[in-house]
Amino acid sequence: MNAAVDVFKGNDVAGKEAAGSRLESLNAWVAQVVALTQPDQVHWCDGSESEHANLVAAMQADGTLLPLNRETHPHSWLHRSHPGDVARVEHLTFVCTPDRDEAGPNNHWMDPVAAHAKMDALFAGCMRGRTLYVVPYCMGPIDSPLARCGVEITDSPYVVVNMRLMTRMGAPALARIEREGLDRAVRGQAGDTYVKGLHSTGDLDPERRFIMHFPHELTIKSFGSGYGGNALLGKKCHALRIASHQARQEGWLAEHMLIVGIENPHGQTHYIAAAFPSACGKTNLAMLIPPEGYRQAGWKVWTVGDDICWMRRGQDGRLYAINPEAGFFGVAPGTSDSSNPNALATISHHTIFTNVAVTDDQEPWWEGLDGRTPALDWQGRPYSPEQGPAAHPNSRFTVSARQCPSYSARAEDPQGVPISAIVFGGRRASLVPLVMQARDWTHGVLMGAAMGSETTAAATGAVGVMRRDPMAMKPFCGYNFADYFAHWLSFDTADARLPEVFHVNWFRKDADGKFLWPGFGENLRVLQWMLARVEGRARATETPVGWLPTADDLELEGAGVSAAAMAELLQFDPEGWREEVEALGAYLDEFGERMPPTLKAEQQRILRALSE
Ligand code: SAT
Ligand code: MN
Repeated sequence: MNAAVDVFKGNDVAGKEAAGSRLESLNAWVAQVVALTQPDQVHWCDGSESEHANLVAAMQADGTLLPLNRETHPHSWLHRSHPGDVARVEHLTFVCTPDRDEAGPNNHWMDPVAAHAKMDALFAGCMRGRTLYVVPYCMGPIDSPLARCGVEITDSPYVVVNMRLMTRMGAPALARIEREGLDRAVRGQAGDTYVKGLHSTGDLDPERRFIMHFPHELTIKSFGSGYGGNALLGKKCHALRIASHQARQEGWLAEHMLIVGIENPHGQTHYIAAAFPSACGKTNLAMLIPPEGYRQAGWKVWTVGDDICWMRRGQDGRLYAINPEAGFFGVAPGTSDSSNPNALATISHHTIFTNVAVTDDQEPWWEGLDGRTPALDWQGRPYSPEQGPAAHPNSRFTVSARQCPSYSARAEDPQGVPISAIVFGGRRASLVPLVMQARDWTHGVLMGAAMGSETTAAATGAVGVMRRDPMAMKPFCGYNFADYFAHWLSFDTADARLPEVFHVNWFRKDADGKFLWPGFGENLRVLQWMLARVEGRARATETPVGWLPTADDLELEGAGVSAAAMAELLQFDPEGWREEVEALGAYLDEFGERMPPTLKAEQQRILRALSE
């Protein structure tokens, strides 16, 4: 161990006495990591304003954070990442379970012993000359029984300031971890309940970059990337991959879903949880602005979360959900006053921008924001269109959810919000109607399992190829999808009052390749029909693939959609569906014997109904 470092009295960035923990097991783990990584300094984060100010000052001094226009964007910063470190790396992301089948064909797998050896070799001495930050955090409201804690050790101050926005980070989280740990000790229970995450940016060499998950050990090891999904370990690594494993064991659900509250003119609010693959407008739906007429009538939309949803059964048999995150890590390009004014208002101050362009007066800029021409691109080069987009297509903003004008007061409710409807969606140019409702829970689970999105011309590879992304969890489910579907099915008990399940497709196109549905705020019309269905007030027509509305069943006044377009949007094509459901059967078969027979039987039932 590096003799110069006393783990519990390390140099303190905040200038206060560094604490260590009352929990011996946590101190022991930190000491072990210090011995391995050999940092120059150790800092336990308390999440305070002064700590934050010191970190920002240090990062401004070394160029990690660049100031933005103080008048238009107070307390906001630009970070330019290494150009080779701009996104999640699914091919370098592993689930390490003792049994390979437990991880399933939906994950990259590595033997845990081999994975630890590989990672520890990378971590050896990697923090020499750096400060090691101990970052305690809580996913979910700090006093919520649904919330879970973790501790991330990182050598990246950028990660620390982002974690402070994205989670409840610092002293209150540490206090909860200690309380839970000491309670367990008193009861004689072994093991810790918090997730241990070890992260180093290393030298950012993509050849030495791995994101490893050890669900049985509640452990994450991430090396060689500073990018959000790879480095902010509370988000995808903890709140989805590790949490999905924990949720299965403990009987709850950790999902890649937004949570939104829809308040009708009578003041009643229903909450909806919705899963969409990336680039299908999750953040926009979570922050939806009702169309003018709806606003006047008194409809309101409340944002609870835009990315992750933890749900569990309440006393009354309903599902209750919390957003485990405290902030938004949103895609900047395309965010504008017309696409998402709430997001734009949210990021008008106290925001960290990563890999966006800047104007000549130091304002952050990205494609789709407005008509201005930026001065510098995301790499800090003078902007020139030949060098590609000004902002990186995956450029991001990090911001506290509290700044969102539509942030729901119930988002901080420790008991969570009751979920009335679960919505699955994808990007499908044809076949899949605007909306359909599952006949029951089993059918709903199959709808989720069938989720897919067509590739667009923007991505490399063939256009219009369907990529399977069940429940939008393909990159995030920490275990075998077959077991995951079985876990979903297990919620269907006699006394459960489960949400209704729907499937939507905002992206259907006409023969000329134009979108048939206007989307954005107009999507509220579809949500309104769903909630009326939940209340048993709206009509629908049964088809083998679910309940469909006719145009008459939807409120369309002022939507500006022609009758012909509506007919196409709500059309049911048995021939096309037969192919679709057959392909789904082949997909389910890829999981072999492990696939729950109930789900296979449901797929077969629909196939038979389509052939009648
Ligand atoms: O890429 S991240 O995982 O950081 C964010 C996202 O995909 O939602
Ligand atoms: Mn996401």
